[in-house]
Amino acid sequence: MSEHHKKLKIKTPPHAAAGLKGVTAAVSMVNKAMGIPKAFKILSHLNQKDGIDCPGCAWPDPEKRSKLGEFCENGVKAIAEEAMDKKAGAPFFTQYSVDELLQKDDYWLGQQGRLTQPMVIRQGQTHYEPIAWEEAFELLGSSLNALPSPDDAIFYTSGRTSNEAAFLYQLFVRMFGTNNLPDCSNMCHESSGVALGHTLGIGKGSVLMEDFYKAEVILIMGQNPGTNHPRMLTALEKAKKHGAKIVTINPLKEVGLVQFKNPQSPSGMLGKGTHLTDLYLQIRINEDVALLKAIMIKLLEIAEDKPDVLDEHFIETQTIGFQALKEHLSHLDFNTLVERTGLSEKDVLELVRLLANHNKIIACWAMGLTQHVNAVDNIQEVVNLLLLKGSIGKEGAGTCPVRGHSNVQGDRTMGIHERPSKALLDKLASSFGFEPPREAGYNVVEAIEAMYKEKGKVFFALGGNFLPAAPDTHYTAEALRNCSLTVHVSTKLNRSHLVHGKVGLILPTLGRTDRHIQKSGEQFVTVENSMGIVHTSHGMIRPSSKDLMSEPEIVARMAAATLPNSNINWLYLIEDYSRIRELIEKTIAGFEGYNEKLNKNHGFELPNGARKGIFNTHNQKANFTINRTSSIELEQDEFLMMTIRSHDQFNTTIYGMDDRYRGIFNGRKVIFMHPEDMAAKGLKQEDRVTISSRYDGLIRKVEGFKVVSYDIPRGCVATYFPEANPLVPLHLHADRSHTPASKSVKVKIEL
Ligand SMILES: Nc1nc2c(c(=O)[nH]1)N[C@H]1C(S)=C(S)[C@@H](COP(=O)(O)OP(=O)(O)OC[C@H]3O[C@@H](n4cnc5c(=O)[nH]c(N)nc54)[C@H](O)[C@@H]3O)O[C@H]1N2
Ligand SMILES: Nc1nc2c(c(=O)[nH]1)N[C@H]1C(S)=C(S)[C@@H](COP(=O)(O)OP(=O)(O)OC[C@H]3O[C@@H](n4cnc5c(=O)[nH]c(N)nc54)[C@H](O)[C@@H]3O)O[C@H]1N2
Ligand code: SF4
Ligand SMILES: [Mo]
Repeated sequence: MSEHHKKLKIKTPPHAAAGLKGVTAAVSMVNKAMGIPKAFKILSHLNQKDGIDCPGCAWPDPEKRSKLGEFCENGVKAIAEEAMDKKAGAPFFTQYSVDELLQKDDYWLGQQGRLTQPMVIRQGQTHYEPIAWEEAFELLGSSLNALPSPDDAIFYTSGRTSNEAAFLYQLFVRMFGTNNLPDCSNMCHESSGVALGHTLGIGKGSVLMEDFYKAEVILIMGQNPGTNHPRMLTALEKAKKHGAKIVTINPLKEVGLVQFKNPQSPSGMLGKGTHLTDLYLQIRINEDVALLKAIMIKLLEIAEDKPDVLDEHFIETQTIGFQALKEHLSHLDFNTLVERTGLSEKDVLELVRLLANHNKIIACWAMGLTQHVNAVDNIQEVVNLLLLKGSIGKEGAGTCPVRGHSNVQGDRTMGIHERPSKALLDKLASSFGFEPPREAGYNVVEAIEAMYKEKGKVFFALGGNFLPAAPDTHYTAEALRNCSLTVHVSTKLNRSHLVHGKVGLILPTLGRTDRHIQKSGEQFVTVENSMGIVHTSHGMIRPSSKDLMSEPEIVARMAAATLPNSNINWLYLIEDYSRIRELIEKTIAGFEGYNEKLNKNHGFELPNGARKGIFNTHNQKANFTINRTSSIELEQDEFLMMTIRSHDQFNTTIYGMDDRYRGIFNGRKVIFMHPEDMAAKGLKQEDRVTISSRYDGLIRKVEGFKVVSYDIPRGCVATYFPEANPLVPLHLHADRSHTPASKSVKVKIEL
C-alpha cells in the first residue's frame, strides 16, 4: 500500500520545531533515497565553503560554518529528493502512458526517480519515447525559427538555475528576439521587488546576517521559517540571545516561530528549546496594512510628546512623502483599523510600545504578504513603518524579504526579467553588438493567457513545474495543450511533462549535487542568496546517467542550434564556465573581477544602495507611500482562503504526506477551519467537503477535502498549495506585480 492510501491522522500540533524528530525524519528519508555513504558525502559538503549550495531555500549561510553540519531537515530532504538513486529512464516511459501517469499524484511522480535521457512525445502518441540530444536540439531550433515572430516563444525559469545558465539563457532569448522571460519570481516575491524598487530604489532586501545580531526588534510577517527557511530559526535564536525582541504576525500559530530546538546544539536537541516569539499576533488574512496603519497612527500620536520616537532627521533629509502619509493617517480611525485585523487592542498597543522604544528594526516577510491583490501595498506599508523609525540604511535594521528558491534572486540579477531595465538592454547591446528587443515580454499570468489564446506557441521551461505552480490549473493546462511545442529541462518527472503541447520534450539535466565536467575539466557554478551574497557551488556526485546535460550546456546548444550565425561561440563558452563569468563581469553591475573574487574568496557581497542609505529611486529619496487596506468583502457563507506549504514539500515537489508541525499525517487534501466556523456550518472534523470559488462568472471547484479544526482566525481557512490551485483564478493577482493572489481567495465550503 502506498503511503498516501493510509488513513488521514490528525494530532495536536507539537510545542517545538526541529529537535530530534527533525533529525530522524531527515535521516530516514535520505537513507531510503540513497543510502548513508552517499548521503554522508553530500551532507558533509552541504553549505560548506567550497561545497554544494543547498538546493532548498535561499536562506544565507553564516560566515562561520558548523562542522557538525550546516543544514536543516528540509535541506536534507531536498538532497534526498534530488540525488536519489532511483531512475525513471526509457523503460519507465514505455511502461506508463501519459494518461496513466496523469492519474498518479505528485508524490508518486516524484518517487519514480531521476530522469536519465531526453524523451519526446509527438502528436497522436500515447507514450514518451527516447530522442537523441542532437535531434532534440534540431527540433527545438527548427521549431523556434519557424515561428512567425520570436514573441510567439515563451522562456520560463525556475529559481534553481545557476547564474551561469541564467545569464546565457537571457542572452540567447534576447538575441532570438523576445523579452518573454517569465519566472517563478512572478508568482513569488515580485510584489516585493516592485514595492521595494519604487520606495527604496532596489528590489532586494537590505540586511545582512550580522544585522540580525544587532537588531532590537525583528518583525516576521506572513512567513513560516520553521518549514520554509529552517536555518533562519538558528539566526533568530542567536538574535534573541543578543537582545532582540521577536514579533510574529501570522494568521496561524506556526510552531517553529513559537519554540525552537536547535538540532545543531546538544542543549537544543535534548532540552525544551528556545521560546522565539515574544509577541504573537494572529492576524486575519490580508489585514496587515490595517495593522501597520493602526501602529503608525499611535506612533505619530506618541511622537507629539516624544519626538525622538520617530527619526525626524532621517525623515527630513532622506525621504519624501511624510506629510502626505501623516495627513492620510489623520483621517483614519485606530479602533476601526484594529477591528479589521481581528487582534486585541492590548496586543496592538504592546507592539506599538516595542516599536516606540526601539529604533533598530528588521522586517522579514514572505508569501503571506506578497500573494494578495494589494500585495505591493502590504510591502510598501512595511517600508513606511521602517522609514518612520529611520530603520533602514543602518546596522541592525532594514528590509528582509526572505527569498524562496535557492538562486531565484541571482536569476533576476543575471537579467531574467520580462521587463528588463533600459540599462541592462543598453549594456547587452554594447557588449554583444546586437539590438535587443525593447518591448516588455510576458510575465507568468500574461504567458498563460497568451498560450491559451494560441499566441504563445513554444513554451520552454528551464526548471520548475509550471502547471501545478501556476494559478487556475485547468485553464493553464488548456494553455499548455494549445502550444505547438512544450520543452522542460528537468531533473525529475513532474506533472508539467504530462500536459504537453502537440510535441513535448523532456531534457534531463544535472542537479546542484551533480558533478559538471566540461572540456576544460570540472566546473563549479555560482548563486546569490537572499541577502545578495554571490558564492560558488561545487557539485560532486557522479551523475546518475551519462546522458544528462548541464543547464548551461543545454542553453548553449539550444542557442547554437537556433542562431547558427550569431557572433557568439556558445559551445566555446561552456567548455569552461569561467568564460561565461567573464561575460557576466562585463555586463552586470557589481560583478567586476568576478572570477578573481571567487578564486580569492568563496563569496562576495553585491552593491546595495538601501543597505548604505542611498536610495536609487526616481527622486533619489526613500519614498513614503499611501496604501490600500484589503478591499475584500465576504458574503455570509464565504471564507477567505490562503494556500500554504506543508512541512513535507518543496513547492510542487511532495516529499511526503505529513505536515508534522500542524499535526497532519497521511494526507494533503485538508482545509483548516476555526471550530466555531465549523459548528456554524454544521461541519465536523474530517467531513469531506467541496470547496468552490466564484470569480469572472465561473465556479471553480475542488472536491474531497477533509475539514480540520484549527487555531485560525474566524472567517479564514487554509489549504495546501498546489492541491487548491484550481480555485485561484488567473486574473486574481496583485495589481502592480501580477503575483497570483493565492493567499486571499474567497471560497464557499459545502458538504
Ligand atoms: N521546505 C520548503 N522550503 C521552502 C519551500 C517549500 O515549499 N518547502 N518553498 C520555497 C519558496 S519558493 C518560497 S517562496 C518560500 C515560501 O515561504 P513562506 O512564505 O513561509 O511559505 P508559505 O507556506 O506560503 O507561508 C506563508 C505564511 O504566511 C502566512 N500568511 C498567509 N496569509 C497571510 C496574511 O494575509 N498575512 C500574514 N501576516 N500572514 C499570512 C501563512 O499562515 C504562512 O505561515 O519558501 C521556500 N522554502
Ligand atoms: N497556490 C499557490 N501557488 C503557488 C504558491 C503558493 O504559495 N500558493 N507559491 C508560488 C511560488 S512562491 C513559487 S516560487 C512557484 C514555484 O514554481 P516552480 O519553481 O515552477 O516549481 P517547483 O515546484 O519549485 O519546481 C519543481 C521542479 O523543478 C525541477 N527541478 C528541480 N531541481 C532542478 C534543477 O536543478 N534544474 C532543473 N532544470 N530543474 C530542476 C524538478 O523537475 C521539479 O519537478 O509556485 C507558486 N505557486
Ligand atoms: S535553511 Fe534552506 S538553504 Fe539552509 S539547509 Fe535548510 S533548506 Fe537548505
Ligand atoms: Mo517562491
